[in-house]
Amino acid sequence: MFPRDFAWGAATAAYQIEGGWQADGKGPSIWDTFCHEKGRVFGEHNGDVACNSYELWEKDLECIQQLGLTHYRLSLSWARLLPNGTTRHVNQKGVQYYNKVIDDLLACNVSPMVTLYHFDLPQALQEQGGWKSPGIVNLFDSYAKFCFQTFGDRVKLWLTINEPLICAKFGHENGIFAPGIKEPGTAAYLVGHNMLRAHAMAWHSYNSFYRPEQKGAVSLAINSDWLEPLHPGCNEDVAATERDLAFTLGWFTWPVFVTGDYPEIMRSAIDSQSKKLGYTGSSRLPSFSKDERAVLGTADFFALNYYTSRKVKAGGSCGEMCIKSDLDAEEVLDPSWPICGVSWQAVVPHGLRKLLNYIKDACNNPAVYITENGFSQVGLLQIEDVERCEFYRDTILEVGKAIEEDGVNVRGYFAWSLLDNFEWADGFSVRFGLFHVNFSDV
Ligand code: GBH
Repeated sequence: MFPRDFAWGAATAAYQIEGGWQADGKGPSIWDTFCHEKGRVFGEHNGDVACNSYELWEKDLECIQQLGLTHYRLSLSWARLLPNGTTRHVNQKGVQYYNKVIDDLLACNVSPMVTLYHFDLPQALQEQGGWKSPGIVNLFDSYAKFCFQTFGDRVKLWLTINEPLICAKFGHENGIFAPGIKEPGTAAYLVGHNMLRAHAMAWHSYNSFYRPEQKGAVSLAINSDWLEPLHPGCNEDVAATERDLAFTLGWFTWPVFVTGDYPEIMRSAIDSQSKKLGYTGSSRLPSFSKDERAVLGTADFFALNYYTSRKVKAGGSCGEMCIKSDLDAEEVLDPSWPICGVSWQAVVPHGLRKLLNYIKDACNNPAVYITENGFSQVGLLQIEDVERCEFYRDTILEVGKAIEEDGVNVRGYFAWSLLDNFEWADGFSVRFGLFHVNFSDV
């Protein structure tokens, strides 16, 4: 079913595995700060040590080789490379670390896919306003150019930002993730906007200055659940599902792959809710200038993170200013779907095939990499991984059908994650690893 040159990979992210949070001149990131505050993360866990991949990278490499992967997706810690976030001060030890990782991978015939930003903004930049501030766009571009310049002779697959939707919503709407900002109904739209502008600027930098020589490809990783109406015969539920898809997949997909702007139903839902609340200012969803719109259509492939599916019904507005009210839709679980470890993860392999088809149709059949997909398990025990194996088998079969029967142009599949690691607000209580990690002995 799978093309010969299909990429078989596993993924990780810097803060979730590296540890070494202060090692060799690394600056603090917003996740260091967030975890060191009381009450933010399950069990007051933090990524100070995590899998200690900063010291034990060779062990990770052994795992990668044992699986026979063709690709490995990792992220760079911005604050390990540029402790204050800017290129005025480069931490050479950080450069050395990633040079070794990349060189070791290539020596084993494994191609790196590198994410520039996976949730861990340098704290120094948060103090200047972080992703809410428009100044972040140029700062991100400088960091991106530094990375292309330093590693792009060997790295041919780049992702600028991982899951802007989660950075926006979990970082700035409900505050469950760093930087823990809770400004419902406003900040997330601003953050998403600046992330889209930052992605576009970095893509253009690559395109103009690095692509001619380095010949790689650049995208951003977009996460979405697959969504279906709870009652397919009910017009309200069908409309609510369409709205919800616009607020999840569409928010970042339409600007980059479809129209160069936000989905129209997203803007009209936000503006009509503003009206209801008597809010008379300008739209809470920022606008792209004409020049920005012209440069937004910028990605060389579609990178999709998929974990689960939901049914959607109309309603759910709480009458306050927040994304949930703008959306006015409620997501529910289908009782026939089994739940794996975490309560949010229903096991729905066929949802991935549907989502892939939706993306094929909406985005004019782009090349797609599934950059994350994985199975959660709760608890500390080492287990016989029967259910996880079944999950991967069933999901990969759906990908195969999407390729063979539906003609979706899927080029690769990355399991989340190579190793059990720091699962953000859930700390080490949730495990996604293909390999078990004993966190009291790393
Ligand atoms: C990905 O996010 C991340 O890229 C990766 O770093 C992470 O380890 C992986 O998923 C597994 O979670 O608090 O119950 O409301 C996927 C999107 C966003 C899904 C946060 C779970 C929390 C649900 N995730 N969400 S809840």
